[in-house]
Amino acid sequence: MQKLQNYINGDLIAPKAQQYLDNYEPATGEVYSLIPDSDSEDVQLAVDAAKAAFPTWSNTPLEERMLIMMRIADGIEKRMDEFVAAESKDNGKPLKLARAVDIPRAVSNFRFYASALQHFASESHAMPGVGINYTLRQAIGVVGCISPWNLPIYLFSWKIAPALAMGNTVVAKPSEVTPYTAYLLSEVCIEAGLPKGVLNIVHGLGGKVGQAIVEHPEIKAISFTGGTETGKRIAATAAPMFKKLSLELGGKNPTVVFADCDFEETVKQVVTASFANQGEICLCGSRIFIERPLYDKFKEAFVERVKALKVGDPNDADSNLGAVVSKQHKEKILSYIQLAKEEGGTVLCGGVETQDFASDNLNTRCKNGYFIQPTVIEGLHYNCRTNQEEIFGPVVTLTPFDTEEEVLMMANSVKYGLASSVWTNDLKRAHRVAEKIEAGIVWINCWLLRDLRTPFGGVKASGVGREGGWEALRFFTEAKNVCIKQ
Ligand code: TXE
Repeated sequence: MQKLQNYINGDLIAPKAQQYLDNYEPATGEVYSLIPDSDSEDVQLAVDAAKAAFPTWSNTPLEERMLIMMRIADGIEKRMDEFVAAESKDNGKPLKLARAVDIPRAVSNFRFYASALQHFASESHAMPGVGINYTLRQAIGVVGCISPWNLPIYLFSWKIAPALAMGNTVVAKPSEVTPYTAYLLSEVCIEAGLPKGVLNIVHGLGGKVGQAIVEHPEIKAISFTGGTETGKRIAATAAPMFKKLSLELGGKNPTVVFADCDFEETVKQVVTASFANQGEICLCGSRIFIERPLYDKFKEAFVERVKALKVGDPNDADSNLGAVVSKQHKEKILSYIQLAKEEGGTVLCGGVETQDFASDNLNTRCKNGYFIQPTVIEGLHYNCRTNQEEIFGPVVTLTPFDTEEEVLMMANSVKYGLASSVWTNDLKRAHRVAEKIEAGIVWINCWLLRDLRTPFGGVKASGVGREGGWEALRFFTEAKNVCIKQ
């Protein structure tokens, strides 16, 4: 059985305690590799390496940093097939999704920040006749990057790239549920000639390795994406240590459909917004609000399209949904479908797992995989638990509304505020609703249309801080103002 290794001080090495964890393939429910069950001693090795590398890396000429990061991007692209296969095998998502989204995005993340570092300017403020100020935006030092299992290398690179671009050295931990592409990234970094200790990847459990990173006194900033509850624990540890914190947490995103929308296109896109990556994207729309005159027509068309989605072996080209990420996560999602029924919901389609629905390719290689049909539920109160709590799977609810005020009240009724989409041809209404919806991201007549220059993040329990574009570059620097008297 293959044993993945940590990437510390430029070398691929075993965890000091020589302990390993099983790495499961969600599509088959079988162990297919082992990952290091690292601990604080491995984190200390990584911090020592990152500290030693910091003086040189932070003073490496910008163009040289850019070239190395571009080589990492090229290295991922060159090994595209390996990364695609690993991302799909680790996470359960269809191969075609990993090829279309995850891996190209990881390449883009490195390329975007490799070029951004050369265009990132700081500022100066003249005081005529008195003096001048200039702002230095300096690298912080050793920073920690911790990422989740839903978009493994996509989100891992989304943190590491800006951190490296600004001259920091990194101790990074991917999710223990989906470690493989991070391991491949280690190999690519070695091939690309990234200097020793600049990036260190330590595999292992969140409560052990993740916690050791967050509480390490020499790691000055933490960039985290994951669950809201974990975010709370991280903040409780890091805040008293005055660490910079970027927390991208959960969501319970509203999809608001007005009667004047482009009907066919809206139905098609809202299906994608609901079930992409098995609904395991923090940006997915899980609460669909439809203006009452359109409700029945939308419900019929939406359910028909959802029923046509193919849940299958991630390796099959015609699979629209693959496996959810783990047995535990499958049980969590099924428990919410059961809760929805108890709260008075009506399951319009789906709601069952692999064993209960016929699909040829699920009866052979994947007979023990973690598959759930895309599920649509109506008839629930906007304030019930199913509509308030993050499920993070292929489950959405439909709710009619009569007025803009009512739908905004319902949309904003949750503790989260990450993303939203609004479907209407009324320009003034689009701007009004965008302004009032409590979310860090509002898409109008689209979903997941991304520009890497834009700020990314949520409000309320969806997080603190912003990633993306210059926001990420500023996060990974300290601003120092120098004032000189004339
Ligand atoms: O997140 P976790 P998971 C949400 C979604 C999902 C829930 C749990 O609701 O069901 O989070 O997902 C590490 N100190 N999102 O299990 O547990 C852990 O090892 C430091 C939304 O992925 O938060 C992993 O590497 N680190 C999210 C990472 O944190 C700790 C996307 C995330 O794990 C730690 C994914 C600790 N005490 C899930 N405990 C989004 N916003 O995109 C765990 N970790």
